[in-house]
Amino acid sequence: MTGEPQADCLFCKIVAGDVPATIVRETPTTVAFRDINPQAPTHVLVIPRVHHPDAASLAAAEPQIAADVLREAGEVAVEEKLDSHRIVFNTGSGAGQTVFHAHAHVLGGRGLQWPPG
Ligand code: DGP
Repeated sequence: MTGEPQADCLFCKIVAGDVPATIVRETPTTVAFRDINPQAPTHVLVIPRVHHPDAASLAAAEPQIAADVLREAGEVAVEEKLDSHRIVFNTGSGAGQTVFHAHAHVLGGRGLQWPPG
């Protein structure tokens, strides 16, 4: 059922503490941790504790928690002292999504090109 932890979901396992991660912030509804394969000097993922497969489905089902994810992404940028940053929600495998638990990438600490590849 959507929202419930999924046994085969990597990010649900990070939320549960069953897979280790370098956690930088936690709230009652979100966890923020460093990406294992950073694409910039700062690359942090912000995830909801509840399981939804992507950002749009999270926002449709639990808009307050989607807002929490976005607010936390901004807090990460402040904490990491990023002058500029990019918040990315890859959605669908064609856009590079590989983990189907909603997450925001917070990227910064270097120049970021536009448009992204
Ligand atoms: P995406 O490709 O948008 O679904 O992003 C998934 C990100 O998750 C990707 O940048 C790499 C990261 N990632 C995958 N496995 C792990 C892991 O075990 N730990 C951490 N910290 N990050 C992971």
